[in-house]
Amino acid sequence: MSGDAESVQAGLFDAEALETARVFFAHPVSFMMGAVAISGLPSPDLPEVAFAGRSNVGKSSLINGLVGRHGLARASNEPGRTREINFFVADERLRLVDLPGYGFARVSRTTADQFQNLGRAYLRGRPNLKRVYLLIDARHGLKDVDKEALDALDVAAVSYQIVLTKADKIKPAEVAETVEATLKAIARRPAAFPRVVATSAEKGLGLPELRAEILAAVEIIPAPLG
Ligand SMILES: Nc1nc2c(ncn2[C@@H]2O[C@H](COP(=O)(O)OP(=O)(O)O)[C@@H](O)[C@H]2O)c(=O)[nH]1
Ligand SMILES: [Mg+2]
Repeated sequence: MSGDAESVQAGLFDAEALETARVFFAHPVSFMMGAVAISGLPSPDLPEVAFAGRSNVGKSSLINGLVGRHGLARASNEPGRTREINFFVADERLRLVDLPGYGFARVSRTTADQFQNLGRAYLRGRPNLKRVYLLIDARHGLKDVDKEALDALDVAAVSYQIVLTKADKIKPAEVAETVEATLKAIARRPAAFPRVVATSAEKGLGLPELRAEILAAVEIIPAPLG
């Protein structure tokens, strides 16, 4: 297979699609609200894409990177600090949803369960949810706790796509290996989208492609042919 992470993703979206996506995410994106209970969700009147993953995997940083605003979604070093479902509105046409992280080490099991239940309840019952981006640390690949999340998404039949984060922390060839291993691991999973995007919120790697993936998922731009 190909030798580096760039070439894994190269050529999928044409220049026009990438430019449309760039312009879309350059429009104002604002924090809408945080929900602490399923009864407090905003009405499902806009398409949503959600970002899920282990605590500290880089969800908030990725959302900030996508919209080019450092402080929008709170990014922190403290695992488990984001305990709400946070909603952001892009261009008044799309909501980005920052889900509570799973796999906490530093909160009690019951508290962790509550956050997970909130995330799960959202994932199971959201009619306007178009796709979940499941974030995986490029250095580690899929872990058991991630596989539990994939199982839950497969059972709920929610379309999800895997996004590798922190790709700047390892060599491109190693990123490509994780991409390949991840594609293999999801090949038979019914709700898994058969592409993996490697990103670095820090360096901007993969963000143009991910912006285009998101717009294609919500049908603002056409799906690529690849
Ligand atoms: N080197 C590097 N660090 C990152 C990247 N994305 C996130 N981080 C760091 O990882 C930590 C957790 O990120 P955060 O976005 O808060 O993760 P969250 O808990 O999933 O929202 C922070 O210290 C970030 O600065 C990345 O692309 N590259
Ligand atoms: Mg966060």
